[in-house]
Amino acid sequence: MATVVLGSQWGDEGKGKLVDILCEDIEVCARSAGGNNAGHTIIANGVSYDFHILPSGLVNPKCTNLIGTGTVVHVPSFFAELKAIQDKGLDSTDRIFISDRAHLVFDLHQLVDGLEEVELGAQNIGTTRKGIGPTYSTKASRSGVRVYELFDWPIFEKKLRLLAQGYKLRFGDLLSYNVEEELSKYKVYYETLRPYVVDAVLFMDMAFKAKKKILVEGANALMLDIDYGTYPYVTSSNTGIGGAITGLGISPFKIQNIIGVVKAYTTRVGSGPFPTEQLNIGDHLQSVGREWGVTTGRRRRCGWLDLVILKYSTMVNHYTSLNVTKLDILDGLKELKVAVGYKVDGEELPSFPADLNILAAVEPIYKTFPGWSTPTTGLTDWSQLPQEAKVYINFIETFIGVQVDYIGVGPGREHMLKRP
Ligand code: 2SA
Ligand code: GDP
Ligand code: MG
Repeated sequence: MATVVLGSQWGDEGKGKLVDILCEDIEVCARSAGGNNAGHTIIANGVSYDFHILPSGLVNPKCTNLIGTGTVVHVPSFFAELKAIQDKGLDSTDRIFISDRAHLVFDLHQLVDGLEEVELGAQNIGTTRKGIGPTYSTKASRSGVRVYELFDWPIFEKKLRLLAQGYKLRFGDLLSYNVEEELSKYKVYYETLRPYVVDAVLFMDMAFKAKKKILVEGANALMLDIDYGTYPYVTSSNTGIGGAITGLGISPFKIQNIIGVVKAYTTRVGSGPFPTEQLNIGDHLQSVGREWGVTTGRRRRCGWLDLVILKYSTMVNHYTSLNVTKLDILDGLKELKVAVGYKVDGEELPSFPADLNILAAVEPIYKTFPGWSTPTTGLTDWSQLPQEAKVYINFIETFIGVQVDYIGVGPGREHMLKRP
């Protein structure tokens, strides 16, 4: 049976840290969707690692890792990331594999990502420009290139040239791309990528049959899901539980736990509506919480915890337990606010709306809680938490109806309280 870790808000909740902690006891860690747009920071044994396309399970030397079928892979970045962790002393030999059915992200897609953003002008999505949208677009329009196709060079070459021609027609001289250069890089990857490529359906089936402990690492988060997020201000994959299932080709019956990771406040990086976004307190959370994008270095927008979102996210993902992270960032605030509903024209909405015009007009209904003045970092047990912090956590739990099993009180592995 597998455990799935998912982001419940707009990403950067601290999924990587939880995955790393759980991986102490996990044999297979698999990424099911997204690409190197993701950024997961893990601080372990005094070393800070940033993972993008690589699964966070690599930090644990006993854990084998899979980049699954639902992902999109930029091969140069994959090798660069492997080298970066190797330079920090992590050996990945025979512990990292890529699905032969995953799609390749070309430099071409990354250039197109940038051009599409420019085309959108003020309405741009605020993408990471890692080529994620264009790659999932070519996947959906059936002109994409899957990993295994690299090993049939004539087909690979023909498909990449066709893709380049199509984009050239669309963007003309705005697209400055040299297909020969990209093809020559892939002539090298033709050899070097091969040892990493597996039939991921068979790989997962064998892992389940061998009763291995399996963890699925979600990337991004439900509010960035292509179907359930704040479309079009989303990423281009299913980042919720649906993506975990289709992205790895596993049955829902093989999933035992779905852990939702919830930041104790809310952040968003990129454009799009954000009802509980704050200015002054947002700046405080941004600087104390060091809210900078791990992939692009962009400043993350910050605001109060939004339980309307968490409730909606729970409806879709059916969390069996929650990990509230970055509780320590709230230390010292006099009072805390939590959105418990949305009002439009004096009427409370029944749930999170699909219509972004309605979302832009909502007025959050806040419940206010007293803050706590003593630091929570360094605490090792639930019983040591200030009473006000316990009230805050208990309220989340009761409002959502899902138990908070883990509470993050600092960035390190050791900064995680387990609820009794
Ligand atoms: P894309 O590049 O097509 O997936 O962008 C579409 C939207 O998805 C958002 N997005 C993210 N949001 C939070 N964190 C992400 N990873 C990095 C991090 C982000 C960074 O961990 O900090 O470094 O900027 C991530 N990746 C994509 C993106 O902001 C768009 O709103
Ligand atoms: P992810 O994308 O969900 O894996 O999250 P990121 O790694 O992008 O962002 C979370 C950031 O918060 C990282 O820098 C983590 O090291 C840090 N972090 C995670 N949990 C905690 C916590 O409980 N307290 C503090 N202070 N930092 C945390
Ligand atoms: Mg992140």
